[in-house]
Amino acid sequence: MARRLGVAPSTLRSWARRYGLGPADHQAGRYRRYSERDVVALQLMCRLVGQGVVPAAAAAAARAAGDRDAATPPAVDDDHGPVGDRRSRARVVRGVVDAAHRLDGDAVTEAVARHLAEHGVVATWQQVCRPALTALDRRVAETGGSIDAQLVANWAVSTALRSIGLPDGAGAVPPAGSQVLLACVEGEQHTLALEALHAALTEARLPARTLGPSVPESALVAACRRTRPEVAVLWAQTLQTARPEVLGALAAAAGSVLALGPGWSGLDLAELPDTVDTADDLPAALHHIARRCAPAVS
Ligand code: B12
Repeated sequence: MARRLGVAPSTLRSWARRYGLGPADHQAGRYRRYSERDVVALQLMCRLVGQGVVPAAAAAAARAAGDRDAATPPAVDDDHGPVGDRRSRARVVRGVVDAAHRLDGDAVTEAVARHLAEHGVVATWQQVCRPALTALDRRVAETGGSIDAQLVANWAVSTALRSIGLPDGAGAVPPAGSQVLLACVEGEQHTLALEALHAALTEARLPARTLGPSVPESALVAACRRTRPEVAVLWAQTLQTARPEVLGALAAAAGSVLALGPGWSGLDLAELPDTVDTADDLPAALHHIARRCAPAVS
């Protein structure tokens, strides 16, 4: 199994000891027999750890994946090794930025989708999408030029992120029991980071319901009351759209609330219910949600 996954046998033993990943009925001194469920969980664990997700959170998501569907392998491959050197990443980012400047959205989508398939959502968002979006934005700020290339890139990145699906047979998206609800605050059109989170959750087999941009408070609270999510995520990109009152209203209707995005910087959590929290980036948000939605890591 270690050879198949490309990890050291001692790593497998440590994951089994710390996180309960691996054969449940293993007796000391005997061979470990891995079930299909164990393989699903371990493949996802390798993928997430390779993407920089902290092991405890990766294990929580991996065990949830193994529990949820032992019969269907997840949409991961065995390529969980290093995500390429800096130079090759810079080449991908440059390719994306150049294609956007040519207004060639298909080329942007293709480059991002290829990286997603090879390295997964977290690595692609952190290493390709964020730098490319930032570079395009900087160019506009420096030259005072048009935002046409930026708009092409936004659409194309979004198209690629939305192509991430659950593996065949894993059920419709979102499944009836979806525990996560994602939305942008009212007035907020910046959805891309939330789309990245949606894709990362899907990849980690924790699919979410997403309400999208500019969700009025009444719709948000109504959706939470109907679906009672374990985690309601609210994205605010700017201080102008972030209104802390909405977090309180949401906390009363959801198991917990995760306020994400630079708009919430300076948020005083002490003023809000205990179930409201924040996270700074995609791996941290994924970690937080996996911990809330998967069985506790022992
Ligand atoms: C794409 C974009 C748009 C697109 C959004 C498309 C879409 N579907 O999302 C469009 C064209 C619609 C748009 C519109 C506007 N935009 Co705009 N936009 C951006 C841009 C380029 C990227 C936004 C983004 O996705 N950021 C995420 C990544 C790429 O940014 P980052 O710095 O790497 O990440 C930071 C955090 O977000 C966080 N993070 C990153 N990823 C993740 C993921 C998770 C899960 C978490 C928790 C955190 C996290 O970590 C970083 C540290 O803060 C930013 C510039 C920028 N670099 O952010 C401007 C930016 C956010 N926009 C800005 C502005 C002013 C506007 C407009 C007002 C412009 C206008 N005059 O109309 C409108 C407002 C629309 C609205 N009502 O919401 C300003 C905001 C300034 C401010 N702080 O108030 C920015 C910063 C541009 C600038 N340089 O001034 N925009």
